[in-house]
Amino acid sequence: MKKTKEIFVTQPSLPPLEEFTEYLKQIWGSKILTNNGPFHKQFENELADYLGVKYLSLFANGTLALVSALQALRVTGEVITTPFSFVATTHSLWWNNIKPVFVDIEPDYFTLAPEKIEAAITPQTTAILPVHVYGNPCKIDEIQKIADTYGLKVIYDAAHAFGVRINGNSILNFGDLSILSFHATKVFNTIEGGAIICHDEKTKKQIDHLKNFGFAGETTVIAPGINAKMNELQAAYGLLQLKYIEEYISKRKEIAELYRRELTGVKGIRLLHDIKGVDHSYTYFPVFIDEKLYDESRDALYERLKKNNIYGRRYFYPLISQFPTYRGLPSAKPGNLLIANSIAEQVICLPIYPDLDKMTIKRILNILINK
Ligand code: T4K
Repeated sequence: MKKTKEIFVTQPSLPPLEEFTEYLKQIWGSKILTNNGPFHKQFENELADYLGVKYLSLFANGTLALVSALQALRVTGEVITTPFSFVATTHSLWWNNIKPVFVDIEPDYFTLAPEKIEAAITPQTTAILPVHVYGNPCKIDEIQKIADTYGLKVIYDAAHAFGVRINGNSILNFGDLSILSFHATKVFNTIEGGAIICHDEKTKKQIDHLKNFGFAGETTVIAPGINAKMNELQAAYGLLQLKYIEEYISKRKEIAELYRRELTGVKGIRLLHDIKGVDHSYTYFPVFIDEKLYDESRDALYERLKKNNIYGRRYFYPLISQFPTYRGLPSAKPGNLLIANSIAEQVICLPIYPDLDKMTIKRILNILINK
């Protein structure tokens, strides 16, 4: 039997090599490789324009953006966050010596449950760190109301929410700060990369100093900053990616629609749908398996897909609260995180990326539908 090609949960989209070579020639000519060079400046401006945000600082990756966002707002003590995310969300707190306090997620789109936040607030709480998981917007109005009442900062982990808009307004315009990731596995990639979005010039300056060791001038260091700068090669690559991003997103949308059309009504498979008024960017295509109704467990399906060379991923299983670093925390007790635990046991993210062809999608659907 002919062996089928391995299909992974994602595959990065790259700009045309010839276009990148032209930019590389300019870099080879100028010998400006990093430290806020011309491509960095241009990319920062064009990206902010594209996203519809005022102030954006590029970063080497999303994790350092998160770590620096917490530093920029001088967040300390305890921070309320979700266990249903990639470990980097909580690791950013750990790197700042902040205690994570896990709160359960809501049952519809799996973002932090606003009605459970208040009970977790203590005199040590200084901020909330929610995640727009799978690019689904958090309940931003309710979260902001709680933050205003208790004087807390809000930092959104928007690593999955590139290009997501609510009624035409970028999701990145909410909260005190938002962070993005441009990792190779994301909708928009600069190989590795990330950004912090803020809402005033003073904060942007502060963030720019923090990502450059704290330098505020040749001889002035204002804080123990880190080296989290994006280099010129990645900024040039990012500029090219911006030319193609709309095409990338619309291809993803087509794939999501095809999956939804064929999987709607399949017993035991739950899908997430687009939200009215929201422009989605289809970073992931998670499905949720109800073992009893589907008559097969999520893990058995995951293995069956693997046997057919389809490598779906169980994002985000296990929950962050189950990892050794965090599982001793009182808020990590499974009884405190019932919905998150149950969703983590059901999820499997199906392959979605612009170059995924229809034949392969049909093959994936066939495995899911015809057991
Ligand atoms: N906050 C949230 C909510 C996040 O999801 C993330 C990252 C962050 C913060 C931190 O942002 P960064 O510091 O990463 O910028 C991946 C990514 O490494 C990570 O960026 C991402 N979230 C997370 C959800 O997924 P892995 O270990 O699952 O990826 P990996 O290497 O297994 O890749 C998945 C598949 O993609 C591979 O099987 C093949 C394909 N692939 C991957 C890479 C890297 C390619 O075809 N080409 C490639 O270059 O973590």
